[in-house]
Amino acid sequence: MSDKVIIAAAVVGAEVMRDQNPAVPYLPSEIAQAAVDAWREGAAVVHLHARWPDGRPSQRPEHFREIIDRIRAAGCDAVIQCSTGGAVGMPLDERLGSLVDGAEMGTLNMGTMNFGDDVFVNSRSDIVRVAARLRERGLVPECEIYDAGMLETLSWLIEKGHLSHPYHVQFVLGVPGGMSGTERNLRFLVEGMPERTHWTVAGIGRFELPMARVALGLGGHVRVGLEDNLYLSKGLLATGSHQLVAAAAGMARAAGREPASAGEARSLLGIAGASVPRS
Ligand code: KMH
Ligand code: ZN
Repeated sequence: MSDKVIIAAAVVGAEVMRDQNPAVPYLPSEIAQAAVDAWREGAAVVHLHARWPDGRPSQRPEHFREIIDRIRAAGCDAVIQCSTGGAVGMPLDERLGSLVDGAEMGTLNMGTMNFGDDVFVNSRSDIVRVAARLRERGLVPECEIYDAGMLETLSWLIEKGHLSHPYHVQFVLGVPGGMSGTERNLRFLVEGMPERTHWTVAGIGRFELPMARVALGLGGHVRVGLEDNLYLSKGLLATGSHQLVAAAAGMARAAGREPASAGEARSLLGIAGASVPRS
């Protein structure tokens, strides 16, 4: 059990739109600002997607580069985690466009699943390919697990030598098509994890803050942000991901766990060297 809690902020995602919450950022400058605001409230990791100016999801390298440059230019030393999930329906080659210089972690989605009314495709050969690319680029993988069978895939990847420490696990609970955000589900998944593995939970929608509370009690880490949930409480839209990070940080302190700094997160996650922000 780690005393310090790593709070990750998922500030944009690929699915949520401004007509659902006007605080959803689209432009690189807006996404970078949302990341910096979340870091100021206690996020040590920022999970990044990118958008085109009209809000469509983008995995274009130049968008990710601009976001990262702006984050660093603001003096923010948060761990940069780039999505390789992108959006449903994107070819894998396009999804891998996010892994630009400056990224420190990349996501590794652990299987194919229904994702609402869509299908999120991650065949076993896709997963092996993403794992290899992350390794080539020296990035720490975050294994995204939405369903119990994906834990078996995690073990398979390790057994076959496609994945080894350092890696991180994130349970994403509440996607329609995956496991829902219940304490019972989370406890079951945590029990099935390989040894010496840190984990985070991202509760989707109304599961976000309740899952964060359970994770804090179980020694896990927490992800919040507009990618996963648009509301601070029932019927009340969040004014930005920073507000959800502030709520998570308050819950962490109340549970006796201080939010980790970016440097502390790097050492917990096994990220080599500190990335020095450009100010
Ligand atoms: N947008 C989802 C289909 C990730 O970032 O790697 C996938 C996703 C996971 O958001
Ligand atoms: Zn994502």
